[in-house]
Amino acid sequence: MRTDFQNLLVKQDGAVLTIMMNRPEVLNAFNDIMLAELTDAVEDVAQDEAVRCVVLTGAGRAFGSGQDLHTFAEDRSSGAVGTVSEHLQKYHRVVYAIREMPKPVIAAVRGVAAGISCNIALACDLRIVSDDARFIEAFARIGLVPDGGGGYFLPRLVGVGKALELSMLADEVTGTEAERIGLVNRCVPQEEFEEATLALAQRLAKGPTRAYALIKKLIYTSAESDLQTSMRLEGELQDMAFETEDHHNAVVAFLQKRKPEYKGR
Ligand code: T3D
Repeated sequence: MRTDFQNLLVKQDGAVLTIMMNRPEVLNAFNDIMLAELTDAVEDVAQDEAVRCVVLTGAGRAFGSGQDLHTFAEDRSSGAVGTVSEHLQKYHRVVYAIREMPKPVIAAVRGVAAGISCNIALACDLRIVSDDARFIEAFARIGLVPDGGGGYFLPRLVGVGKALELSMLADEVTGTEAERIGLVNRCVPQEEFEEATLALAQRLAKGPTRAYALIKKLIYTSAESDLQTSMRLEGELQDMAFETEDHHNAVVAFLQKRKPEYKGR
């Protein structure tokens, strides 16, 4: 796994890989380098069987402040960029890589998560946040629509009415409020944030990784399907889960009245 990035810090702790966006002087706003590096890191780790859980987080006091508006403005005035939709395709590649990752991806959010950084957090499978977290669908503040999958993730997580409110008013949502409305899974006190994040990541990293990959496929596909399609898929995926070493060993462990140890195979 490559670790020599300019705008990312990548650290492996056992089977947990933490990818930290690292431009704290601009609250981890995305420039082209950080976006390309994040894409590389996320795509690479998908293939790495030694990593069984990925944590995406930000350096310093924020998760991320969205697109770097300084470089974006410079690129636009110099004519260095094409259309915005062409530029967005680079972000879409990261979103797809997170969703298709055959292992859990956790967004660990402290401080602000604004604009496309907020929506990249929403693309992750689980979100754990500190009670100083601030989610801002900041797009309307600068006359834009939510991008990076925001228009897709928001109504699915919080419902259409709340998605419209968050997108139109672009007000801050605190960590505790985000937990209450279902935007995030867990909000913990700041002083417990790192420990709680690691505990969650390690728990997932010790779990049945193959089954987690199949669960991602089932839940994400079922959110778009009818009952019949979902149950047909459930059968196909269960056939695959049934063949895993983890399933076999966990049943033996149950019968022997001991805790299973999942190998991720
Ligand atoms: O094709 C495309 O890429 C288009 C897609 C766009 C996607 C988007 O993400 S659009 C949304 C872009 N983001 C924003 O509009 C948020 C802009 N930032 C803010 O509104 C505020 O900074 C925050 C609410 C996020 C945080 O406020 P606060 O008071 O905690 O911090 P601050 O003092 O405003 O920011 C600290 C520094 O970070 C500051 O620099 P300085 O003055 O200390 O030198 C600030 O300029 C810088 N910074 C914050 N956000 C950005 C940024 N620099 C560049 N780009 C940013 N997005």
